[in-house]
Amino acid sequence: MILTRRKLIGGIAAAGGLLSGCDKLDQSPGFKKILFKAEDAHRFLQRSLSNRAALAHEYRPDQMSPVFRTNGTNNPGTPEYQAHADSRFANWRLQVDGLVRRPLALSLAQIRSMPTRTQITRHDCVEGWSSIGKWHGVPLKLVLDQAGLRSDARYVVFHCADLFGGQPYYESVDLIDAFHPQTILAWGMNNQLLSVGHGAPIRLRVERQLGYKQAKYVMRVEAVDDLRHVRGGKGGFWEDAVDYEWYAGI
Ligand SMILES: Nc1nc2c(c(=O)[nH]1)N[C@H]1C(S)=C(S)[C@@H](COP(=O)(O)O)O[C@H]1N2
Ligand SMILES: [Mo]
Repeated sequence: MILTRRKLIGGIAAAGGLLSGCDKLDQSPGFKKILFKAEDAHRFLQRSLSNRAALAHEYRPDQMSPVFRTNGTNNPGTPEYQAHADSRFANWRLQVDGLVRRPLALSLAQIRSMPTRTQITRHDCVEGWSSIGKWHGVPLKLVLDQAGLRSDARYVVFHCADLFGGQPYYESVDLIDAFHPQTILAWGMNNQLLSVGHGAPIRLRVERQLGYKQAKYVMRVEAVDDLRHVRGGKGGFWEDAVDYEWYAGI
């Protein structure tokens, strides 16, 4: 269910007997306060009413964008990363650790041999561009099941290979998104192996959220009980840097 802000403000104002014409409402000194509260209420309702398990829309192949630009880091550029890229990630391992019973170090071949999900979805960057692309990857759930999440795990953190403005990029999701069927560790895009620009060897796709959640160059998946102990404490690079929302639902 999608609530538009206007409907909700209308609803709240009407419920309070305040809606006796927009002009009057605009002039009322309390208007700004009501609007602010409505904004908060809107967010709260949107979050609690939207079904977090619902699938993001999937598109047809003919709807795919002819060009899917890159954004943020387009090459981590460190000597370690370059060595991995040069050897086509043959010696690279994905670390899966933290609050798990069996820490894993998975090769790209192992990840690619796991069941693959392919989905054509729309990527929405907060900067105002969108592209439709096809992603191929292993459902994160299968990786977490293999590692055996401990019962105190609450979030999954994705540590990336790149520094952005000198700080490591990272992101995190809660377990609802971690186990969502469209949440995948993607190793392919548009019928090819993931390019360096789009996050090789793997990147996260968490399709119900905005672009900055889609961590590229994922090196380590860490299960934690509390995001406050991770880096700046707000659960992601942009969340720490400029107060982007941690839950970036669309
Ligand atoms: N590691 C890492 N992941 C990242 C970023 C980044 O700079 N570094 N940028 C984010 C942003 S803001 C967007 S819009 C998408 C861009 O993905 P693309 O380069 O495949 O288009 O990656 C996200 N994931
Ligand atoms: Mo973005």
